[in-house]
Amino acid sequence: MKEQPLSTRREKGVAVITMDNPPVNALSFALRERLDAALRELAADPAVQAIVLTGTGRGFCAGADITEFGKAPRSPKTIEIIETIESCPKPVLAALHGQTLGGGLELALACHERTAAPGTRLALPEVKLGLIPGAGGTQRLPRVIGATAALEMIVNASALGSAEARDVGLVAEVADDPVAAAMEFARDLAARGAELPRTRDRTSSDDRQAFEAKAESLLRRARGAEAVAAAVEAVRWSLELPFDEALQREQEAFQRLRDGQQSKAMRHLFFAERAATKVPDVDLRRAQSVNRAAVIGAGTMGVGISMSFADAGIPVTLVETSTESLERGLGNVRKLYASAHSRGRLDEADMKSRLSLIHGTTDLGAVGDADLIIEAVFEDLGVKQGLFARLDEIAKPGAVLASNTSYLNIDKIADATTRPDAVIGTHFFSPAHVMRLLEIVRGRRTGTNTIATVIAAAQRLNKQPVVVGDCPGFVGNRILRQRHEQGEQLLLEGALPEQVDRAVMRFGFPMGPFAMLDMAGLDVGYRIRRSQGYDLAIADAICERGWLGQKTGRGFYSYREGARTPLPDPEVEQLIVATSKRLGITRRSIGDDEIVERLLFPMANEGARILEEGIARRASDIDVIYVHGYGFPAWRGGLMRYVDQIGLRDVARRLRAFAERSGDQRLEPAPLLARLAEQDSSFAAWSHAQAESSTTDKGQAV
Ligand code: T1G
Repeated sequence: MKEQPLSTRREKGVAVITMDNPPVNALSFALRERLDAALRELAADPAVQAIVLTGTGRGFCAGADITEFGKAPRSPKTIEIIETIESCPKPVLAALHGQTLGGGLELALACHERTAAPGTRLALPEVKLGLIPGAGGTQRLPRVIGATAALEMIVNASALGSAEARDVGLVAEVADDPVAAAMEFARDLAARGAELPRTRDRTSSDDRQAFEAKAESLLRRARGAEAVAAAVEAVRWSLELPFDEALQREQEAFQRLRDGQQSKAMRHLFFAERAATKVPDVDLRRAQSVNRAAVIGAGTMGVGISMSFADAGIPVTLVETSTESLERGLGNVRKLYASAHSRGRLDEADMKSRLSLIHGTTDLGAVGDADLIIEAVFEDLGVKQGLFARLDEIAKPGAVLASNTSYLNIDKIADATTRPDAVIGTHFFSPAHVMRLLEIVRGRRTGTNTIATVIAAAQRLNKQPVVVGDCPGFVGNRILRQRHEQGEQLLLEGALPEQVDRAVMRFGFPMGPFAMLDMAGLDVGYRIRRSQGYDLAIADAICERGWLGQKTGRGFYSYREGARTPLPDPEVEQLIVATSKRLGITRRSIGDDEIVERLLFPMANEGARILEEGIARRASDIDVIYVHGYGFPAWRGGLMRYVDQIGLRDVARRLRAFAERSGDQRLEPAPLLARLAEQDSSFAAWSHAQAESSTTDKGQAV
């Protein structure tokens, strides 16, 4: 914290207040205190005609200080500072740049006008923390851009750029020097002496039908997130209630959410995402810049990975073995960008510029100038070793050689090269240009600079990096195997795919496990089970009928021609019942609660083994992996936080009961989980203790 997180200067009758509270000008108590005092002092100073509020550093202001939420709120609160601005008899303008978020944008909305530098990003992202804007944003934003647009922006936590903000009237002017523009604007306002334009005096008017239709569609996708429902209700108040009454209700709703479990879980996730990029022996300042990338393999993953680089403005060479497979891959790139364009996600110029960054070739030598080379070829160790041996000869010194393998051993791939320190795993999730998770797999000899380079590259690609150790399935897929096995067990014992999926979706996942398997293709898992030497009677039987999921129109479910809606399949039910009978299992009715426990507790149990083996550094890394890679509902904080909240004693007791009933000893609580249950402790406490004493020589794989 800086001694002076704020400064003021005066120029020809206009005072400029500059917030300076690195790294993001969060509205900490110290900053709020000084900001309120400065506003009061300048409002009372006869030599000051107008005030401009701005911020220095990366952005104007990233909103409330999230680290203060767990503590008793201290005045002046942001809403009180806003009151000081609105009651000021002089013009107060905001000069914006960079990240202008949450309470930062709410401060700006209370000002009489706003200017912005190019590249400013304005958003009210509170729902990502399980909150709603708590300083008038749900009432002022609709008064500026309309209730429906405001609702969409708040619920989707979407950002407006400078030009868009000007077009919708959120800023008056986009200027390279927004402070100078604001000062001029302020002088004009002061000189006119007219009544100051207060946002609260405007009306939030909108086509009510359009608003309710938007509200309904946003609520449908909420899947249990309380903040979404609260945001819809709050913005609706802007259409129905007097300003002050609506403000009071917004404050009550904000406080209820702030003190509720969902927001605590999402704030846990916010800090977990940032902790995941921190590896004690890796110094991010030693990251090499990735100015050119290369991707080998233009299949689904290679195409998605290439697009991720192009989306980040990084030129990428996409290599295939034949012209036709290359053309097929480039065709898919064009199709995906055209679809984003037709959905309005991308304008024509942007689409063309991203396409121009992807250069296709069948010449492997073309990767010689790449800083980061990622292979996404067939999942066969021999194939990958052969390719890495060739890359070792072609790649320039210092290039990073990465494999997108989803479960093969990185060390064995590195053995094929003379530069094992440059070899690393970069496990993207399909579709790779959409899914944010990136498991960065550290081999035993992977260099720390290589890891730093890939973490930094992941951040440039707007991915969520998590550094994990090397084992079959790494972290996410190794845990997922538990869900596959327990899902199969539930079918054998009496459940059906549609019941399991319904229970899991009611828990908050966007899709159930069996529909997910049908979408990914059942042959993927079939091949992995064969290579890892285990079987799943029902899944194997379905596969062996050639029913591979959506791509064949049939899997655990059946699908109408060209449709993706899973339909219960009577023949699958017959196959399940017959398999239970063949295995001598008497089917029974199984409740939704048991279904969820039978899937999630063994997964968390595997997470405990992963922590104990040092494959994941902290429990919250597993939370980040499951939220960003597997659809675990963010408002529950993640897999390990979820079982911490239930209490490990109860979880251990249930696991013992599952093990006893099924005879499957692997369901017995893992040693770490049993120990923590015994101590009435938690994975979070264990991770904290580990971090306190952590040295890299503790056999940590990451
Ligand atoms: N409070 C406290 N610390 C914050 C913070 C915040 N709002 N935002 C970031 N940090 C820390 C972060 O933990 C990290 O710390 C460092 O700053 C750099 O962040 C009243 C109630 C602004 C887009 O939700 O989205 O206002 O790890 O690594 O990638 O209605 O930070 O270095 O120790 O993310 O460049 C609403 C949250 C709050 C914005 C920058 N605001 N922050 O991203 O850096 S609620 C938000 C972000 C609110 C009002 C309500 C991002 C960023 P460390 P970083 P970045």
